[in-house]
Amino acid sequence: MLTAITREVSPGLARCELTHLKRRPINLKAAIRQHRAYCQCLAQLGCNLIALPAEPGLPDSVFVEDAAVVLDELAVITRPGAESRRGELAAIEEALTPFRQIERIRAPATLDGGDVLHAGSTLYVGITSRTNRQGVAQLREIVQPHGYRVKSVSVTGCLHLKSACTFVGQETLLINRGWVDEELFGGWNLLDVDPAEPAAANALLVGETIVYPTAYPRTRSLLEDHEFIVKTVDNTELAKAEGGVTCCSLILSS
Ligand code: CIR
Repeated sequence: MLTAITREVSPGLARCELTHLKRRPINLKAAIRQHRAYCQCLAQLGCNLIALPAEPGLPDSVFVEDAAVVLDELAVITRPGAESRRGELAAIEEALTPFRQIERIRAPATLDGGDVLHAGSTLYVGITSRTNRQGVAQLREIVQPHGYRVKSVSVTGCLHLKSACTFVGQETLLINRGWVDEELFGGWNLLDVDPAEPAAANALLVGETIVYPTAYPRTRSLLEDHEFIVKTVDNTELAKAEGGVTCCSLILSS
């Protein structure tokens, strides 16, 4: 059984953090509609949804992925690199408590869940403007006793490691090698995004299906050519806030 924790789009979304994109007007109604369709898609794929209410004072709170790293054995509440996002943690911790033992990242460490790529028993962790080396070290200390290896990865040109690389099943990572050094990913098959779609590496694997943005048709075709099952969602409004498909849910087996 899969559970997906999501949070409704904040009416304050226009005040979101932006790092690599210029601020553009976001159509809030369309963002809410697209997010609902995304949640419906997760439900169709068998997820039991826990939809947390919108938080007007927390513009980026729809991006629940950044607040926690959820493994089968435990959940780690992060300490987001953007101070404006630290108020997001309490509700996420409360939602996760019935399912997992809780551990926490503590100051001066910072860690965003979007920087943690879980593939097999390895957690690759991006060093970015949001995640520092202390964040990686604390995560390692917490998860190593549970049999996970933690490897740090430098990321350039995008917000999070998972903007550059995600696990899509069949021993494969979908990757933009321009943003991350592929050398560290030995042992996995690497599938490159189409060069015309640099932001196309963020894909969400739910069971055997890849939830994937409609905005990247070329990379979608590549995935389908490789026999991946793809279900598309329109994510264009939240993409203006630098959010991708992994960012909007925390999926756990329960
Ligand atoms: C931020 O800058 O924190 C948000 N505007 C976007 C966060 C996207 N989250 C993710 O990629 N995991």
